Amino acid sequence: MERTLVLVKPDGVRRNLVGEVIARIERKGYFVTNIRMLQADRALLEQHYAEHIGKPFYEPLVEFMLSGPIVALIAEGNRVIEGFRSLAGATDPTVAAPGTIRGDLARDQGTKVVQNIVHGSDSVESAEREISLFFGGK
Ligand code: D4T
Repeated sequence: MERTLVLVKPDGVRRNLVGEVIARIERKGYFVTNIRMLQADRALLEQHYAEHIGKPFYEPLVEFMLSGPIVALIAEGNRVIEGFRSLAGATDPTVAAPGTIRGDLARDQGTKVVQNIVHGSDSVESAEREISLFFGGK
């Protein structure tokens, strides 16, 4: 069964949207098979966002992700990686389609980094790498 790593970012947790995100994953028919709340640290985020190191939004992104607790979960189902990215919507919440998590629940806050409620893995390789980071390879 395919797996993906979903993060509810600090903005989603602060706004009490954890249940909303989980409900959308479950209503779509995917299974939540593991979940934890944590306060990320810089070392974890450096590994998670390695591909973005050096980009102008990298430091604001890390600061934002350190700004409060996050929820990490594993969702499972056929084509769940693609399916969750479809549920999440475009990275930029201003243009994310209505009906998606970002399109319905987020907007531009004028911050240096976009606050878009969720993260979802973008490939099987990233999913397995990210699941290992957040769940120790389980
Ligand atoms: P994540 O990784 O959070 O699921 O988001 P995406 O897959 O949709 O987007 P990403 O990895 O390209 O970017 C990670 C994170 O950085 C923010 N960001 C991104 C930003 O503030 N400005 C930008 O130009 C980009 C590309 C949003 C998500």
